[in-house]
Amino acid sequence: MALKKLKEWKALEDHHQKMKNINLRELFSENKARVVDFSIDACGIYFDYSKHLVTQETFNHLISLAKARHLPEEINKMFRGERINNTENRSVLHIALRNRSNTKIVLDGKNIMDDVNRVLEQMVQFASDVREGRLVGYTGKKLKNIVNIGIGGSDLGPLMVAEALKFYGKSDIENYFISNIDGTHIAETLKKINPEETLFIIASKTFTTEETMTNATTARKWLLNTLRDEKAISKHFVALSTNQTKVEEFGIDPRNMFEFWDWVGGRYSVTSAIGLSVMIKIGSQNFIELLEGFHEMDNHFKNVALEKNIPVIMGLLGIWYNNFYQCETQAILPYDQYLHRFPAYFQQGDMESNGKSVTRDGSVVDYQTGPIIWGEPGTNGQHAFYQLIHQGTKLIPCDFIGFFKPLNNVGDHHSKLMANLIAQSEALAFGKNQEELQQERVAPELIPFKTFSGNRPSSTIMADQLSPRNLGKLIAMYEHKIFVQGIIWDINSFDQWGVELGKVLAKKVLEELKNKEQTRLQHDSSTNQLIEKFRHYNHA
Ligand code: G6Q
Repeated sequence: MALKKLKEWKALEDHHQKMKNINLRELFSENKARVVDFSIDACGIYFDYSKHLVTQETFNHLISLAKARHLPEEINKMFRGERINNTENRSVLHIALRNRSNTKIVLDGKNIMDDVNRVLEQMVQFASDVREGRLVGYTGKKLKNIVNIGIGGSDLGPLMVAEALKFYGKSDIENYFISNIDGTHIAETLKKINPEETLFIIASKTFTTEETMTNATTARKWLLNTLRDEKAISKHFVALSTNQTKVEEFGIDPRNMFEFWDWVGGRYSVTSAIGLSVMIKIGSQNFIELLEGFHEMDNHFKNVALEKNIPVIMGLLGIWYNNFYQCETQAILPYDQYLHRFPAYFQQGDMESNGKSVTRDGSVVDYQTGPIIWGEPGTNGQHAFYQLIHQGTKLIPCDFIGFFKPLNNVGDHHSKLMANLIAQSEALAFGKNQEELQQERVAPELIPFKTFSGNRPSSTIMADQLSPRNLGKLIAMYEHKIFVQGIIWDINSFDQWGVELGKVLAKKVLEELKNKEQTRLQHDSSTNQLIEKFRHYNHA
């Protein structure tokens, strides 16, 4: 049934009318144990969602909605490998990549865990050979620059995780990531490295993506410029892909290819072979720890009742704000410098998954779907955009993410960092009213400016320390939150036709930009003019 026709949806609409005037100050003073009722401590993650504009009744309604959308059954379908990516007729089995219990997952009569374990073993062997110097470059030098060339899902995941887990990395190995087709990206990276000590990892599920293939070809030429022997390629290039034919066409020996499969979506691929650059930096044991963390959260998501299930609650809170308060965005605010790419990673994860406007059967939706995801690490954000979150006219639900213990114990930095995180969520929730300002003897004319309305919702997500295992849990938690919302909105979270469009559109314009003969352009006047101006500067 269409979402808005469900009686559970209508009940939420009615409930929202009643909730319009609720106040977090009152909710907290009425219920002294509110944080007990609205927090979950599970698999090492402390999730406090008490500072949200919700009551127990709100949750009863949201859980009923999730049940009406058959959420538990849908979760099982994903874990069983049903082809839930209906527009591409594919299973969605990133959970198999980190299925550390190694339980059978059968697809088309085959236990795919055999393939998963085989490639993981191949990665472990290769990573340790590079780290220990058993695999060296063409001139016998140690491979210490690990350059991942990929884009989108083949870049953002390994980049985010490599940054997040840098603390655990081998100091004589440096990760580099080249993604943009802008020649500056590769040019600036190549300036820093010596080809004899460089391993290029060409990461592309399809091995046809223009940006990646262009960067890979440039890297190949650059390497051969110095090493001057085609045989050097096999010592300095490996591929991560599902497409062996294209890998061979590019000139990479299939023995240097690490396979993954069409049931791994690009933005869900960081635990597949796409994570190879990370494994080389942090070592296979740490990488396995990361997988263990993912698996722990996968099990939590699959097995725990909806009412106590962290990704389910996160997803439902998002529905509450997105569809009833008409919030357009969701901020992700990690209070950890190592997580500085985490918001960007989930900007793709969420917006590419749930930025859709038709249901799974192709009908146009009549409700809002995926939110705009954005964020920066604390405390930097506090000196930039938090003003709008505190006093602007928009309601922006925030996720504060932090760790009780620091990795770098420098003076009292960590206490100050955490004090900021905790104080921000408090200030957003409770604000500062006129009486308080008067008591503080604030000049009357400044009171309107110094008033904080409060009632601005946030979750606080904490773990003991930023470890590979905890990072795995956090990533899986957000992945499953996205899944939950996709199910409520009845959209396919696992295709990306908007990305495919971009992949073909530029091809036609490129031909026209390169074309020195001034053929008649047949676009609109704006596009024609841009092409003509480009030609003027480049072919004059
Ligand atoms: C992710 C998307 C997209 C994809 C890139 C790179 O889910 O599909 O971001 O990862 O377009 O694609 P290739 O890995 O095929 O080069």
